[in-house]
Amino acid sequence: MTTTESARDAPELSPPDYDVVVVGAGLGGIYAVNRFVKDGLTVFGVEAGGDVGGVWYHNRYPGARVDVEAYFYSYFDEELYREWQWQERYPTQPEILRYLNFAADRLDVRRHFHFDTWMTGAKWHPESNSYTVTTDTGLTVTTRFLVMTSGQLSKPRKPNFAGIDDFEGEWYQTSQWPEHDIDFSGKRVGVVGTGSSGVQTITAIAPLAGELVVFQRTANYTIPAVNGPIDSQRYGQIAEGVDATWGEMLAHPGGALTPLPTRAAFDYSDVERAQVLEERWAYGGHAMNAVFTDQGTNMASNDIVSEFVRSKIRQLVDDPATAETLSPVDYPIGSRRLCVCSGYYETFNRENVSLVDIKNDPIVRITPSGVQTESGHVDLDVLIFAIGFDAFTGALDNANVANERGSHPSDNWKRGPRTYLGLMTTEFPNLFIVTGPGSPSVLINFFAGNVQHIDFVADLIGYMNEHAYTRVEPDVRAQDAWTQHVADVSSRLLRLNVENYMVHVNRDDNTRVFMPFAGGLPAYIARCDEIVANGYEGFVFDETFAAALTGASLGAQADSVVVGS
Ligand code: N01
Repeated sequence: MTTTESARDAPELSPPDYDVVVVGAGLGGIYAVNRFVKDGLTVFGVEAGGDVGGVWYHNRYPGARVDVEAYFYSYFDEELYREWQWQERYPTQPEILRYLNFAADRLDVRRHFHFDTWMTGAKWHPESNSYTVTTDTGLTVTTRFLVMTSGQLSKPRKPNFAGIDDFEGEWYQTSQWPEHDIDFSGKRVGVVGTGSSGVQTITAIAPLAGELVVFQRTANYTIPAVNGPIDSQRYGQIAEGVDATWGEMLAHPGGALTPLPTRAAFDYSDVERAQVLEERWAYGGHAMNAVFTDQGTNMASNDIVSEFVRSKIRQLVDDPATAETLSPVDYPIGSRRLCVCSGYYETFNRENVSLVDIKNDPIVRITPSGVQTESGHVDLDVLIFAIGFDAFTGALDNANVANERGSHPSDNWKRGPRTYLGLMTTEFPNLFIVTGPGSPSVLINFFAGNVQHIDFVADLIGYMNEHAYTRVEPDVRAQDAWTQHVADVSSRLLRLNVENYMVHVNRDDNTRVFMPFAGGLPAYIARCDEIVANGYEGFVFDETFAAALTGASLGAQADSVVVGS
């Protein structure tokens, strides 16, 4: 059938209201709107928060700060880079939020977003190759493309502890922290959860609270950030040639210029090994993940790094029993995301801080006056939950995207996510998942990941417009091959065997799927480039309705938004 014949048979169609709906005004959404508008596309942005910022809007708990160095946690736009001055090597949440507001203003994207607006669903219409997107404010729009920049760590886990509704004190979640100040002075505060959010909030609240009780289920490897003022000379040098640094970042497995390992653990002498461990500790943060080339795959090598960190914990924590409880012993370092801190372990030397090991003494229920564990009751005025996110699939499920049969992407992912490049999934045409499962995602600097993905998507939309294509979806064989590749790349990793939010576990047979692509950013980009060079190999374009939409100009200004339907 030729395009002309199919057009004759097609129903009369009105053009979608927008070319692109962008969901989420975090660092990805800001860049996406700017890039799509630059490309001449009409864009409708939706954001549940009251302003730009994404996770940095919601995660405003005390102590929140990024664990990627600010030199790289930035947009590599010459003007933006030059005109902004970070204060710290690892900036705090307020500073990052100011930066994202600055970027949103300079890139003039704010006017495209509808804030305080929750996307309640999207439904694909094959006859018009468009989605209808609905919101809780009554706005309904149609769009050719749906781009989810809603993040992979944005749907908070609910604290569903028995008795939580009976608690008579105040309780908060780090991931949905209120905008108003909270007075902790003289109060008995409990924190449940010791991941990145817990570690930061515990360190910040300890000096403010009357008493602080930490409920730890799993001890984490927590590495001092070695924070300090930004090196403005270094920042200025990067600002002089942002393209060069950006190129180097894209050639780095983590998308940020942190030190890389050069040799396997046993290629060093004992003295050299001790020296390189101390060097990485002195550099701080995620550098501890990159001491030896084989620490992620060789248990003996990993043991050396794990034991080194445990020895540091013993040095930093005065009470030997507390140090022991804080020391991770039952999983290799790097198999759960490292926490990065500024004085976490020293916090436990304070008189007003205590630790409850809820692995051995589990929480039974929350009571009106505190927390009941198996062995006793802890009286509390304030409870803080830092219990993490429904990662990877949570935000997507929340958005309620449905294809023409009414199914949702994760309906097909019961045994682990299946995507092409982490960007698209079969049966969901024109839906792009930015930094999704199957992409490097949470393993790399989110600025690098988001910008690379959005540029890929924008170029793909440009290609479709050039060819008058209106529909794209991955070929199932290409998706299967990529999903297999993602699994192969992670098959030797020690972290595959440790349960955490990056691993999908099939409980019936204990098969595991490591959700992000662990092959590093350069390998990912190389595959993307190859796919483009081969004419978007693995993507299926459908031009059946292209002719029907002729006249409904591709990229023209939208003039109809249906309100309240
Ligand atoms: O969440 P987590 P997070 N009862 O899932 C515990 C990014 N991030 O928000 O390990 C008791 O890591 C849970 O215990 P366990 C970063 O990518 C970055 O802290 O499951 N405890 C764990 O201790 C990070 O990796 C930054 O046994 C319960 C904690 O809660 C990701 O976000 C800052 C429990 C959850 O840890 C997530 O970090 C913050 C229960 N029922 C976040 N359920 C920076 O840039 C969960 N826990 C620095």
